[in-house]
Formats: sequence, C-alpha cells, structure tokens
Amino acid sequence: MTAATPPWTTAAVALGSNLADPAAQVRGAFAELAALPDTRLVARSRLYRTRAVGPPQPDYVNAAALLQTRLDPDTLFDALLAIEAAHGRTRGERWGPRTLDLDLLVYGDAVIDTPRLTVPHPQLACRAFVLVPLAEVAAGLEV
Ligand code: A4P
Ligand code: MG
Repeated sequence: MTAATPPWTTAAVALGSNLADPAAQVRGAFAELAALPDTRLVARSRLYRTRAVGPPQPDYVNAAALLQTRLDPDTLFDALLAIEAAHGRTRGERWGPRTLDLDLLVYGDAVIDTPRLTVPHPQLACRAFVLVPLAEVAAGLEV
C-alpha cells in the first residue's frame, strides 16, 4: 500500500537582500525555489528597490514568489533556511542587513504558531516592501 500523496498547497514567500549584489541574490533565490522538490514556482514578482526599515543600512531589493508545493510547512521552511544559508546568511542584529531573507508569508489557509514558525507572517500586513510584490503575484490570494 502506498501513502496518500499530499495535496498541492499554495504558499507565498517574501525575498529580501541588501548585501553582496542584492539583485543577484534574489534572482538566484528564485531559481533555487523553482528547483525545490515537490514544488512549482508559479509566479515571481519584479524586483523592487526599497528603503531599509530598521537600523541604518543599504537599500534592499525585495520580491515575492508564489509556490505550489507538496512539502509540509516545516519542511518548506527548512528548505527556505537552507537557501538562506547557501547565500551566506548570518543572523546578527534584528532587522539588520542580510544577504538573503526568505519569509514564509502564507501557506494555504494554515494558521501556525510554533516557536520557530508563525504563519501568516506577523509583519505581513504592515510592510509595503512585502505587500507590493505579493500583490503582484497573488492578486487573488486571501490572507
Ligand atoms: N519566523 C517565524 N515565522 C516565520 C516565517 N513565517 N517566515 C522566525 C520566516 N521566519 C519566521 O527571523 C527571526 C525569526 O523569525 C526566526 O527565528 C524564524 O524562525 P530572522 O530572519 O532570523 O530575523 P529578522 O529577519 O531580522 O527578523 P524579522 O522579525 O523576521 O524581520 P523581518 O520582518 O524579516 O525584517 N527593510 C526593507 N526595505 N526590506 C526588507 O526586506 N527586512 C527586514 C527584516 C528589516 N528591514 C527591511 C527588510
Ligand atoms: Mg526573516
């Protein structure tokens, strides 16, 4: 007997970078998202140059990706962390500069509140640098 195949779920990811050629970091991350197992990159937004929110630091490049995935939320989040790590992401000051930040914005209609993962992302509704690219790829998404 085979295990039931997990259903396809729509997920949205925010991408941000403000170090080490941010546009290249974001373009590379799109390619890596597209290459994830059991996942399709359905749409990618344009790249937006945005002024940094938080401590003084270089401008960001922000974007959003819409995925269809069969990965469960924790597995998808692990994959996002692995892509960040492959881009040399280190964690220093909160809201500080970074080579690549991948935030899981929504995962279907799931509501998740665990120590490491909150979905929908708590900052989603109050950040133009997240909402504008998200609106481009997910006009019909209900969050
Ligand atoms: N975490 C919980 N839920 C999630 C989720 N849904 N997606 C946890 C991603 N991470 C989630 O994240 C902090 C913790 O959130 C992690 O332990 C993770 O398990 P982090 O990436 O380590 O730290 P952070 O990014 O510095 O903190 P935070 O609060 O996520 O910051 P934001 O909201 O990502 O802001 N200005 C512009 N213009 N553009 C930006 O992209 N980004 C930031 C960071 C600041 N200013 C910016 C931008
Ligand atoms: Mg983050």
